[in-house]
Formats: sequence, structure tokens, C-alpha cells
Amino acid sequence: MTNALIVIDVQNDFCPDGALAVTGGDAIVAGINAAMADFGAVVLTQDWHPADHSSFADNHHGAVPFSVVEMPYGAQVLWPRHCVQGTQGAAFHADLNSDRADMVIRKGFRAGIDSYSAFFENDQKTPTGLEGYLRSRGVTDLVLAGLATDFCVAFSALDAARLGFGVSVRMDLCRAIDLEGSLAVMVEKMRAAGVVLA
Ligand code: VGL
Ligand code: ZN
Repeated sequence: MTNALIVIDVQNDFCPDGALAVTGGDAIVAGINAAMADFGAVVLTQDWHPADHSSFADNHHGAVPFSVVEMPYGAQVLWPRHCVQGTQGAAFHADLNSDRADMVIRKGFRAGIDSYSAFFENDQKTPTGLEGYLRSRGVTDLVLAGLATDFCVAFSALDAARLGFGVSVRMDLCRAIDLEGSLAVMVEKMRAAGVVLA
């Protein structure tokens, strides 16, 4: 039995001065590095979009960032262009101890579909492969930290709980986008799903 720390999207574009900056996004890095010592497995996720990704507002004629469109798989927020594959914005924050990671899982690499969760793309069925990796390593319990609390962290936590993992979120080691009350909504969903908010 092993526990795993899942570090969600601690990438330059989600930190101050990044393309989709999350307030205080860089303030969690030292705490995440320190927490790594307490886990048998450390996994980092990396938002990893092609330039023509359908979640980018500038790939939709006349669309403004943070508006919502209907995709074949459901509602999708249109974001400023961020975490483009191979760019500095997609790289991990320079101070994140990425050397400690056993596994880096990339997500959102298909142009036609976004992936907030580390487990399933936004159609809620296309797997990223992370579940199989964790199960084959005997991981039963997960602690999540990273960016952003109300999008990629929350979607990952909800999927993990649905898959039967024990899940807790280190709220002190997360920061939120909070788009029109999204933080409160997602906190309530996580609580209802049995996710421990630590
Ligand atoms: C994220 C919006 C778009 C996140 C990723 O990491 O929470 N949010 N892509
Ligand atoms: Zn993204």
C-alpha cells in the first residue's frame, strides 16, 4: 500500500506573469516540495496543449477569454492561450522539485478536447492512463495539491474519489482561479464526494 502526492499543473503559465496567472500560484511551490518527502510516490501533471487547441479563445472567431461555449462533450470555458507544448509557459515552475517525480502525466494534448482532470478528459470518459499507473503501483490514497483549486485540482479530486481512491486536497497548497464563484461550487462538490479538504 502506497500513498501518492499528485501535484497538479505547477507551471509557469499558471503563476504570476503567466498567460493564465493564478493569484499566488508560486506561493505554494516550497510547501509542495517539502510535502514530497511524506509520500511513496510523487506524480506531476502538466497541462500540455497544441497551438490549435479548442480551449483557446483565440482559436474561436470573435470569442473573448473566459466565455463559455458548447462543445460536443459539454460546456467549455474558453481560456487565454496557455501551456502550449514545448514553451516556457508550459514548463514547471523553476523551483518545483520535479526531479523527485516518479511520473509526469501530460493532459490536454488533443486539439478537440480539454482535460482538466488528471484521470479523464473533459468528456469524462477518455482516460489519461494515470489510474492504471497508480493501481499497478499499489497506490490507494492520494493527496492533491497545485493549480487551480477550482478547475484541474477539483476535477482530478472528483474523478479520483469516483474511482475509489482515498482523496484529500491540501487546500493550503492550492490556489484558485475563482471564475464567477467557481471555487465555492467546486469546494461543495468535493465535500459531497467525500474528498477531505485539509
Ligand atoms: C487549468 C484552465 C485551463 C488548470 C488548465 O490547471 O486548472 N485551468 N487549463
Ligand atoms: Zn489548459
